[in-house]
Amino acid sequence: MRYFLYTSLAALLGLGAVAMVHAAKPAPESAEVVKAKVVKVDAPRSKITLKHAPIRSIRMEAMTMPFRVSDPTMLAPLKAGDRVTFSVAMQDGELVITQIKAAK
Ligand SMILES: [Cu+2]
Repeated sequence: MRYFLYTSLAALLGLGAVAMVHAAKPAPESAEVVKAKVVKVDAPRSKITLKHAPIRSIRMEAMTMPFRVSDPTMLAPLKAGDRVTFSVAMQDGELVITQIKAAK
């Protein structure tokens, strides 16, 4: 009986921990926001080169690399040296920036 009580308690605590982990995770539709520094802007090609922090959701380490942006008008306010935050998504098998803005 005692064993049963302990295992029930453990199960309840375990469920609570799982619920908390789920609550802490962003909803699937809200993408991870990543910090970066702008290295180069190539608006005519809808490209921007970023020195970015690790992107945990896709297990990418910190590095400098070019990205395509889903909408080139996102690049208008940006220039080399700016600190930004951005999110990426896979679109047609390619990693694309879906939002990017100056960091506060
Ligand atoms: Cu990268």
